[in-house]
Amino acid sequence: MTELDLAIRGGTVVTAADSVRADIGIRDGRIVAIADRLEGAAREIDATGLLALPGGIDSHVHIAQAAGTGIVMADDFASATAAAAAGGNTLVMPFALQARGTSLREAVQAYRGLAEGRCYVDVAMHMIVSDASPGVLGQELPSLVKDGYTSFKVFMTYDDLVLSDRELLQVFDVARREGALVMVHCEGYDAIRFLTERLEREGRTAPYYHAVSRPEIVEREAAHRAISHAELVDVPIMIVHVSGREAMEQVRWAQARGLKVYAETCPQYITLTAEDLRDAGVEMSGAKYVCSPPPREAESHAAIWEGLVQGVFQTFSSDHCPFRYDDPAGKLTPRGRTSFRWVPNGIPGIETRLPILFSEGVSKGRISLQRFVELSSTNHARIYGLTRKGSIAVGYDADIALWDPTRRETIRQEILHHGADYTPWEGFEVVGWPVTTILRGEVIAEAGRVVGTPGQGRILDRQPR
Ligand code: DUC
Ligand code: ZN
Ligand code: ZN
Repeated sequence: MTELDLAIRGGTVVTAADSVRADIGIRDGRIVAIADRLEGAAREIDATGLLALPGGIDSHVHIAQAAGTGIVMADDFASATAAAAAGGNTLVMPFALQARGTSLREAVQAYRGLAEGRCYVDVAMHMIVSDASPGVLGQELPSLVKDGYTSFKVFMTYDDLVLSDRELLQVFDVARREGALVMVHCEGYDAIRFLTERLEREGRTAPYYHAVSRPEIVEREAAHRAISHAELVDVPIMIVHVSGREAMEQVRWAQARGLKVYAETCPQYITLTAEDLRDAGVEMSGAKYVCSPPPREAESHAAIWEGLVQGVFQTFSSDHCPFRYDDPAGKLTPRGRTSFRWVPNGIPGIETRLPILFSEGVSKGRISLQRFVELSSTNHARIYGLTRKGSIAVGYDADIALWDPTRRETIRQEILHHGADYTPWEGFEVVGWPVTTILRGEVIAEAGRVVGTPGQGRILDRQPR
């Protein structure tokens, strides 16, 4: 056997199935051996006392996305993927956003152009379909799915993105025919509008009222509607960013009926609450936490854990959607002071997703290491068709994160690499930290520093399903 390029020695190798103390041998970017003891490697990493986990896959991130007049997203592909690498990830899945009335294929090409040559971790693109016109449904969408863009997101809210029920059914029908997976943002447009207008009439316009304008009922109703439409058309769907008990129970109900309904949740729904949206001393400070769906009541965290433990959720993603706080092109946009309705929706989280799940889940004894690996990597690869990704096995890409399971860290903006100027988890204490991230056999982040190069991350082409 020719010499290994790299041997990772002495760590505990964890997959979704098991844990075993073993060396990992890597050649040409792939795992070629897992054994008790491997000899003959050009380079070695001593992983004694560390866990070797599959590199994190974050299948729901927004990067460099067009975000409305005068609003700029805080991350480009370089900063977002550098932050991802530092946070133990080796692959992220952002969206190519189709603006209504424009070509979906051109959107895909434009976002690929933004990513090309700039990424520190691998990237596989989803699409956002905002325009269910005959040309999109009849030609563009089927041909893009055939080209390997096998997942896309649709919205049940937002003026510029919302699809009507008929359009949702039409899009689901294309997905069924072409074998694509539809990710659904479940919040009901009309109910949110009704509540927003009423709150504004009452002068309740501070960031906190964002949460009041989008209560759990609104998410539950939309989740039920999306599930019903999916059943009607007989197509699998992924309900993204489930925030609390109400929507979680809709998913559980659908799964119990045998429907192919997948679900995702995110760190904000096990750690933050609607109270975080209240201005704390400083006017508009609650804007830092404005995201959709909004964080719920503290009791809701237990419901999300129930879903994580019972297998209602298959993926745990960040929904990274970063805006700078102290910036007129970000959370402090002048219009945002007139109403919560104009505060850009989204929070940064690409770098903190994994430590939060590890600490709150594994270190606190709520989930096993195997479940952590499933939720953070393996299931993302399986569901979105990422071959040779999401596990540590011979033949797989050598995408590995070495974790110190006992390391205590306090999340602070100053240690992060994202483009935002704050983190919603400032001061949050965790146990367990990713210390080295390896992409196709090359170290891309270690000891809190990003050491890879832009362009090392590839834009992956997926196979039609
Ligand atoms: N939905 C997302 O998935 N991300 C940010 C904002 C939103 O509404
Ligand atoms: Zn969404
Ligand atoms: Zn999102």
